[in-house]
Amino acid sequence: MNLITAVGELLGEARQAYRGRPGEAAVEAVTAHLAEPLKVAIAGRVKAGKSTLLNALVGQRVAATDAGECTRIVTWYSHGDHPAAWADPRMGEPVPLTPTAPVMLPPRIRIEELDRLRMQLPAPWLASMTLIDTPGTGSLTLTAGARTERFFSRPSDGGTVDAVLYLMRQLHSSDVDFLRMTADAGANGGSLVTAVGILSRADEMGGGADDALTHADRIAADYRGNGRVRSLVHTVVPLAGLLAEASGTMQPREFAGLTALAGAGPVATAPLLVSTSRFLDPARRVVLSGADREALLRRLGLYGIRFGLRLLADNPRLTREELCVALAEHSGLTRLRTLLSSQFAERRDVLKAESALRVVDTVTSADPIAEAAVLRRRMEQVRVNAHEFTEIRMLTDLRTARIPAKAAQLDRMERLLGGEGIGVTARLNLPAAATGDRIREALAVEHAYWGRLARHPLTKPDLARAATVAVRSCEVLAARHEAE
Ligand SMILES: Nc1nc2c(ncn2[C@@H]2O[C@H](COP(=O)(O)OP(=O)(O)OP(=O)(O)O)[C@@H](O)[C@H]2O)c(=O)[nH]1
Ligand SMILES: [Mg+2]
Repeated sequence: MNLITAVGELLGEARQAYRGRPGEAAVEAVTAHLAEPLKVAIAGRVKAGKSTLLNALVGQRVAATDAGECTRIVTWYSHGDHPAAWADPRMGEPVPLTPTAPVMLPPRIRIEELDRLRMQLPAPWLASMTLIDTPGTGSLTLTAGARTERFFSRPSDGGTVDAVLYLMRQLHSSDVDFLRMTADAGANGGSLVTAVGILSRADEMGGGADDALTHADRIAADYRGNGRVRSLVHTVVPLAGLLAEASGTMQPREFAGLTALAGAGPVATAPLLVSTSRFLDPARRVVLSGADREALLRRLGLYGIRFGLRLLADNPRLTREELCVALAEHSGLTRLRTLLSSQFAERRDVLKAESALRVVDTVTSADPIAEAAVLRRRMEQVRVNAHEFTEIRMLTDLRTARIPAKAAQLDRMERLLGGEGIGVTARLNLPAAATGDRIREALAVEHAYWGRLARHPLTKPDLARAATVAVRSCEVLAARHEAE
């Protein structure tokens, strides 16, 4: 039986069993969610760049990111044909709001009384995933941060988040605490919420010099190689959020400002580009007004301005669209989108099924009625029968260095189990256009290799167990390939 069908049936039974009890709402919410886009939360410490990343992915500046402004409430952004917004109070009906960007609360609504804000937009990215912007964790805004913690620990909403984008500037002990907490949400034999670590504000690394992003690439690679980090997040990628946001939202006036600066030539602009105070110094006479310079700096940062000017110097006829493509590329946004499509969107059924089982797990342990034991047994059956879950758990074991194997073997197995994307060609390290024969051949090679390893008397038990999972993956892939 298909995974979503199996989970849907289990949820149907749970709903019956918990009718009229406190767990009912959570089961209902997660049942409805099986038919919805993935829910992906953006989390991290205060000012890590969460709202900026949200805007970058949506391609519109819908979340407030001004220096003084912090996100004080959990806000959901989902897909809809026309813009609309609501405030959901803790008690009572949703209140419709004017869908301005950012959404403003009328004075009669107090933020303390709200559970969350919701905004619906016709942005294409949101059709594949609902994004949830959360207040920063960490010491600065205790109450707002507490909202985020509450959000993640409550099964009715945070408990059903399918994946987390976790932003960090450098790994801080509170980041580790937070990620442990989200991981613990499914600790009773369940699995981790899939999290991707994002090394944010990459343009500021290494003092914000021109090689900042190279620097960020290196730090991200170090984190990826760090066992403690890998046990918490799926992978770590760098992102220059400000550039990413600008790539989808640059206004003609901003582009004109940049081209005017470029037109003034390096002799005139070089002294400005030394520091932000020089750039804004009203005494310096350049082509742009002080206000325009300030606006440009806020949108691109000094690193972004320097990057844009370099591109324009190389090609003075560069269009705004071309500049935006280059910004998306250079900022890491293009790579992040690809990663999210392959890791999250492709796996959405498994991720949603995981969240559903987490809810059944929480509800049945919090309220152990007579039917709970049966439901838990059924939940285990679904887990065991779905090879997808076995793969995800094995991927976690591989990444947390619990499997004794050579690095090359680990890489090969990680790929085969879908760590780089769940499509058959990605798993076999073949070009996307590989023919059916090549795929069959490669599957046979993998099947034989892992089968031999699993059966070999000298293979350590943990590795043998992993190799058996790999063998099964080959069989599932082969069956699916033949069926197509
Ligand atoms: N230089 C630089 N500045 C950034 C970047 N991302 C965000 N910022 C700036 O950092 C400040 C905070 O950004 P936000 O996106 O609001 O951060 P946040 O994590 O949502 O902050 P809170 O909601 O208050 O926790 C803003 O002034 C942004 O312009 C980046 O990649 N580079
Ligand atoms: Mg924010």
